Amino acid sequence: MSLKIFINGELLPLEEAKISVFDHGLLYGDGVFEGIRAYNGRVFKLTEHLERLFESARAIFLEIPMTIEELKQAIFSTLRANNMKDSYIRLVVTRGVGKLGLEPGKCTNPQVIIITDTIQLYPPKLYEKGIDILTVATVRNHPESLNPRIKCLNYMNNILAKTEGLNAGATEALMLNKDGFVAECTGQNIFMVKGEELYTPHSNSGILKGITRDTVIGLAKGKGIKVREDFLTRYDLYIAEECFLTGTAAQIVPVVKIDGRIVGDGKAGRLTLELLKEYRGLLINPEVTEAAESLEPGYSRP
Ligand code: PXG
Repeated sequence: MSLKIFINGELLPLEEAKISVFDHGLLYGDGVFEGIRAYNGRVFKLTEHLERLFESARAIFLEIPMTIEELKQAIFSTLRANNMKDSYIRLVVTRGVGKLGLEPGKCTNPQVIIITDTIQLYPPKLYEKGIDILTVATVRNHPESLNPRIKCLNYMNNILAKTEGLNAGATEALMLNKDGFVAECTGQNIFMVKGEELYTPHSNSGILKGITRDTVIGLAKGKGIKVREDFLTRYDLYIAEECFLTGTAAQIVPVVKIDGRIVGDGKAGRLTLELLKEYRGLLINPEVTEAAESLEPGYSRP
């Protein structure tokens, strides 16, 4: 049975799930998206992801033709149609079909697409060993040009940075903002620990305000740890005791090397591992997850 894809209210087999070549999502990267995860039949932080989607859409003058509640139901139906309990959900809203030429006003039908698939960003052993990251020359988008807080379909800034990092032999690329402060990695936010305090770049440092980031800040505060959202330099990272990345796909990944400098004792940090354990505990907590309902227990994807 082939994967079912939701497009504008219909659940289509993958082979029939097609978007026009005149869609401005393809022609200009004009649209917004979210990457959401479901664990054991429950969708993590669904409301937060949908609210961010609507905020991104508002910033680019895109009217999403469905409500938050309708989108939730559409996501649940797609998960059920694919009998998926553990899934990486890609929700995309494109500007829709228009003429060649930039004007978004000529596009009348935004396309709402939901793909429920799986994603494994890093192999499990990297969560114990940690990863190395490297600062790349590609600067994160200028907030007054394309604010990184808008999760839009044009990811070329991140793709160029990622490629630069991979070509130089690093696992992940660290991007600075236009002022030279630490921004984020190509699909993850960054945190560091120093003197029992947790630091992360300020949400106006030219970053995506990650939902995992917000969750980790909440977890740390709940443990009585002081969290500072600040403007950080690479030097701050070099003298940190621990460092880690956060993202929906990656969860919490320890960083053990930054620009060739060993972080702390070169192993995944104590607080990092504590937070990862607590984060994984939250993923099945009914208070922060929503059930996709009536999924068969013990499902497996055909
Ligand atoms: N920064 C950027 C630039 C991102 O794209 C994050 C931070 C982490 O945000 P969340 O809300 O997930 O904690 C992201 C997340 C994909 C994909 O291919 C998308 C992201 C990360 C990894 C893969 O859909 N975006």
